[in-house]
Amino acid sequence: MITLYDMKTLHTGTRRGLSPHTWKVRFALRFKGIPYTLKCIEIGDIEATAKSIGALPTGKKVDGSPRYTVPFIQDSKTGKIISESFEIIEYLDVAYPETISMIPKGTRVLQGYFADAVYKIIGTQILPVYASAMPTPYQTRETTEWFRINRPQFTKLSPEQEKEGWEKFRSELGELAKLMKETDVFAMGDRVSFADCVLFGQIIVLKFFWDEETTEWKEMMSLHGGRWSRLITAYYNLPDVEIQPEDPSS
Ligand SMILES: N[C@@H](CCC(=O)N[C@@H](CS)C(=O)NCC(=O)O)C(=O)O
Repeated sequence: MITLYDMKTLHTGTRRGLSPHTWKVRFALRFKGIPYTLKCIEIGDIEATAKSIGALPTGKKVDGSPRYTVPFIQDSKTGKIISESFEIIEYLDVAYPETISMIPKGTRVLQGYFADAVYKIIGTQILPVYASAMPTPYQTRETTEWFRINRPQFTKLSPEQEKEGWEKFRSELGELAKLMKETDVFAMGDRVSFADCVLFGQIIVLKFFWDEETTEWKEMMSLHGGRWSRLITAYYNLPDVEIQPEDPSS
């Protein structure tokens, strides 16, 4: 069984979890049909938890010390422990060759570049907008405190700044949408791949900040002819592979 680590929220059941990078892995696992359990930990406990199971850091902090991040996985079938979403999904392709490959042969560089490009659109344009909604009612007190100390740049935006963020986001994501065929659900057309894990992860996390009933989420789902909503639907149309813990709040 695969144990996938994510950050804790006050949501329960399938709405647990927060990281867009963990959502990439959840998307891949569902398309692959591989069962897993999601273990949600406080953001401040990521480093200690990763170290306790032997998960490697994924980068460096500004002071040069190792940075530990979610997602990381522990696979009891193979004994492997892997950090970093791209590495995890690549591992799943190799360790579970009977499942659909998310990084089709010959596309590794393209998939990596695509992920970076999408992250630039989200990270620079819409992330400051949704971060402005923090603290949300579903955030743990520890998360709020962590963001206050570690991400002081996430401040409340003015309505003008929010509007500007939305406009740039709409237009930059729209450029990507234009490159895709009208009826395509996936970045590669009719074939799912890592690129869709990235898009899905970055979009679904908005639901944590905005909830289903908000105008922001509704706008997101109708954007660019409903293209992103079709991707979300493709995920929810598949059987769920997440095994729920006995304690619904864990
Ligand atoms: N490149 C990494 C990025 C992971 C990442 O940035 N995770 C964030 C949560 S969204 C994290 O764990 N942050 C904790 C920290 O910065 O201390 C991946 O794709 O797995």
